[in-house]
Amino acid sequence: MFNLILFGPPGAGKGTQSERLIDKYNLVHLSTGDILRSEVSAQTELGLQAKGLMDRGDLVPDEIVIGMIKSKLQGNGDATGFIFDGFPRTEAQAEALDALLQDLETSITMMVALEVEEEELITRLLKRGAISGRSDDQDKSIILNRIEEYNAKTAPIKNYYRAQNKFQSIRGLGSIDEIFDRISGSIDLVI
Ligand code: B4P
Repeated sequence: MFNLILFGPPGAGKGTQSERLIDKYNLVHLSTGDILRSEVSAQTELGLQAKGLMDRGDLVPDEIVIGMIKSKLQGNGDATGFIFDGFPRTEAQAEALDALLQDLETSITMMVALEVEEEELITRLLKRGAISGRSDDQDKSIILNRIEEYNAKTAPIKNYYRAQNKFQSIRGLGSIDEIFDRISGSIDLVI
């Protein structure tokens, strides 16, 4: 199995690039952000718990997102690989993911981290907010809080994958096609 973590700060292009990668490499796409937003719009109990946190730009508790990923992994037993988009976001999530994949007798193949400067992230997210109406993309102070959460809790897990020789950094500035080619080039060296 080929299991990829697509990593990066909010607005780095994870969701955008995932859409292309799932087609090229025949992967099942697991985006915790997308799953949470569908729970919010369906007004489930989980969605109601998550909504306030997401609207402030805070992370949702580990046990909620780990439980979501667990049920998606169990529901896709015939997959030839997964792309994890926006997960893991804490060291506890990274450790839980390793344990879940071990139960399925597989493991993470590589982490690809998209590197984008803060000014560009803010510009992209405000633009998406204006077009999509997504509530956490519309206010600069919420976006800055998401970036702070990323720097404090999420960015450090690069070291978790570096220590396993699974970390690959990719420049996330340029056209969507150029970045896709960079990511594909680094995947093709590994698989
Ligand atoms: P996510 O849904 O993961 O949102 P995101 O980090 O903003 O990234 P996304 O993938 O959507 O955007 P992309 O970079 O593709 O998380 C939202 C919230 O959910 C979090 O704040 C948190 O509250 C919660 N959450 C999710 N997962 C969690 C977890 N594991 N643990 C705890 N909480 C969790 O694209 C952004 C924009 O840039 C797009 O408009 C795109 O068109 C544009 N863009 C992309 N590439 C570009 C390029 N090359 N040039 C110009 N624009 C580009």
